[in-house]
Formats: sequence, C-alpha cells, structure tokens
Amino acid sequence: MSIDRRTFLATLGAATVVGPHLMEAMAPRRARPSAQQLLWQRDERALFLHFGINTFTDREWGDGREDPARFDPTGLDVRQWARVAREAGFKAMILTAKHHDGFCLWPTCTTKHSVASSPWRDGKGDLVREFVEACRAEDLRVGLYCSPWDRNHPSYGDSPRYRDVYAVQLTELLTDYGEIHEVWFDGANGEGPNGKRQEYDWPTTWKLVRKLQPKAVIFSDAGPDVRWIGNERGVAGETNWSTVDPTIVPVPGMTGDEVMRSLTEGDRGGSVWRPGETDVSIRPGWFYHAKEDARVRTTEDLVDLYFTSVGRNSKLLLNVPPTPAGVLHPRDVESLRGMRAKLEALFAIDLAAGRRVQWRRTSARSGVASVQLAAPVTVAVLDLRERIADGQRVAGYTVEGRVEGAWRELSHGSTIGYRRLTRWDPVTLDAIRVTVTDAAEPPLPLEIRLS
Ligand code: FUL
Repeated sequence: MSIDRRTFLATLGAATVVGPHLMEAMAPRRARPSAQQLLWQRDERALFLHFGINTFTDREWGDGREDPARFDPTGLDVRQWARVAREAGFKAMILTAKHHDGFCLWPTCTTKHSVASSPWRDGKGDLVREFVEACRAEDLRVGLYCSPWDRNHPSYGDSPRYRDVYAVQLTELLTDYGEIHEVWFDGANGEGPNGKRQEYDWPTTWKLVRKLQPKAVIFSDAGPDVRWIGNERGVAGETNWSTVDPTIVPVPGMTGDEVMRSLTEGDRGGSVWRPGETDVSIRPGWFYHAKEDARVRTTEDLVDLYFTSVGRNSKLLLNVPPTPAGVLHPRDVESLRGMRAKLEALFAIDLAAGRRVQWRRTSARSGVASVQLAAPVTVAVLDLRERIADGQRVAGYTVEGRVEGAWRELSHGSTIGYRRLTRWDPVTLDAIRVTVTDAAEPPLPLEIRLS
C-alpha cells in the first residue's frame, strides 16, 4: 500500500512537525507547460484571418440568412496572406472556417450554407484546403476557428441534434486537412433560428479534438490548453500567470469580475498550465470593411501591442481581415512590414550579449540576478525571461541599474514568465540587477537581455 504526500503530511501534523524545507520538497508539483504549449508560446505571433460571408455583406455578425451566392472572392490569393504573415515575423495563421453566420469555407456535408453553393471556383472551391496548403508552403503553423454558435443551421438550439452536426464539422476539419496546431473555440453564444439557446458539451468536444489532433492546442476562454486574455484590446495583465484555477472559468462564455480577472491575470496558485492568448484586430472590426481603410493600426500601434501581449507573458493573435477580393489590404500589409522592421531594429543588438548573468538564490522565495557590463551602455528596453519549461515562478521583482557608480531603481513588476518587456527612457548604465522579491516556488536563474 502506498501513501500520498498529503496524507503523509496530515498524519505527521503537517507544518508543526515538518520544517518549511521539507514542506517545500513535499509540496505538490506546480503546473508545467506541455511540449505543444511551449511551441505555441515561442511562436509569439499568430495572424488571425476573419474571412467569410460577412466580408461580402459588410457586416460583423451575419444572421445566417445570407445568400451563399454573395461569396465570390475574384482575386483570392491565400499565398499572399501566408507570405505577408511570414515576412512580418508571424509563425502561425488561424482562419475562421465558420463564423456565427454558419457559412462554411469548406464543402461540408452538414449544410448547403457553404462555399459549395457559391459561384467561387464554380462551387468546387475549398478555402480551408487552400489555407492549410498556403500555411505549409510558407512554414506556418495552422489554426482553425469553427464557431460553435451557428445562426443558420436548423438544428441549432436543439441541443443533441446540433451537437452531432458540430461534431461532424469538427471531424471534417480535423481529419481532412493534415496536422492542425490550434483549434479555436469562440465564447459567443446566442440563440438559434428556433429562439433557443444551445447547450454545448465541451468535455466531449475537447475529447474529440484530442482524438483527431492530439498535438493541437485547444483555445477557449476555459482552455483546456490556452485561455482568452479577457479583452479584445490587445492588453494582457501586468500580472499574468500562465497557471490558472480551472474552477474559476470552467466553460467558455462566462462573465463576472472574478472570471475576467482570472482570464487577464491567471492565478498564482492555479493547478493547470493555461497561458493567455491576446486577440486583437488591426482594424476596428474583425471583418474587412472598406470604410475602415483609414483606421488601420499604425506600425507604432502594432509595436505597442507586441509589448502589451508578448511582452507580458502572452501571445499576440493579430487579426488582419482579407478584402472581398481575397487579399490583405496594402495598408494593413504596410503596418505589418513596419512592425517587423521596428521590432528587428529594436532587438537587433543585445547589449548584454556574452556577459554572464550571476544568479544567487537568497531564500526559498527570492534571489538576485545581475549582469556586469564591459563598459557603460545606453539601455531603453529590458527583456526578462524565466525558464518556463520549469514552470512560472517569479511573483515580484525590482530592477536597478548602476548609473555613474550608484544603483538606481529603473522599474519593478510582479510576474515575468516566458517574456517580460519593459521600455523606459534611455539610461546609461554599466551593470544591472534584478532582485526577485517574491516567487510561487523557489526561483530559478533569469535570462536578461538589454536593448
Ligand atoms: C468574438 C466574435 O463574436 C467576433 O466576431 C470575433 O470572431 C472575435 C474573435 O470573437 O467573440
């Protein structure tokens, strides 16, 4: 008979008998990322493509009564989407294979409301196939969004019937198109044509995805692998744990202050690894509208978004909606190229390269990382990283620079995680010191880069 650690501690009377170090060693192991979650995070940037019947009706949410004949992208060039994505430094693309209007971009057997009923390629086209092929040609990971909410399908709202339809749609998408790396479940859920709200069966849905694409990460507000960051402004929490308490957001689509806080900040003591994805659009809408051509985010805006997402231990999922012709608009492309150029220039030279980070653990919850530079350098960006394969640990830190012989505080924060980027007015220093003041488990050496 074996006895688990908790029972063992309880038997001993826990902390009163066992010292803090032994308690530490016996504490349940905190969550760690899976290999897929690590790959997902290291990609840093994915491009989101909202394209469908709304592109042609100039709407954001179609009602499902659109005539499929309206879908006719005459200059469709999915390779252009993929080329632009790769050239702009993005590593993955996610396509709205079906949005809330129920119009399917692949010739599904579940409905006539699809590309098969459109004039595009004489009804013989398959946009999902063109999409995955373009991703592969440009070496991008593939993601698909298949809206659970379906305002067209007659079975929607008749819960068991629609569940079967949705399962068939997912099965088509996840068996016919090779390896899919991210499956994106949106939380929006309105009523169906019969006025009824659909009851989803998330555990069964996720089990199906696991079976068909065991290596894909599953996104939804409630994970299980990746969570929504809780807003569509492109801003992750200043505090952002990749660990969460799964009881706070058990299913997608929940609201409330505690839910939103948990989505945006994660939970320090959370038992599962569920990093946050920051989705935001380059334009005011998710779909393309010509009237928004003058409202495309600038290169500067995009760089800011990088800092408030990737730079806060999240991943940036930037939506760039193709035009009715079927290409990315030149203004969007210009901003994206500018973003790549700016970020490359910003991070081209690591001023701390080749200098050793000295690390000293000062207690079970604190430590100091410092770098002595060969000569004074002028620094405007600090790039801190934890070795997240070993978990996310830092909960509080202070940064000081040695400026003309005296230590000066430059910034402080809470979490670090995969990457924590901080910008400040350029300051000339010859050493930098990061003091970890609090940690969820014994802190490990940090990586420090300076630009
Ligand atoms: C939301 C949807 O309702 C929007 O149309 C868009 O797809 C966005 C990414 O998610 O919940």
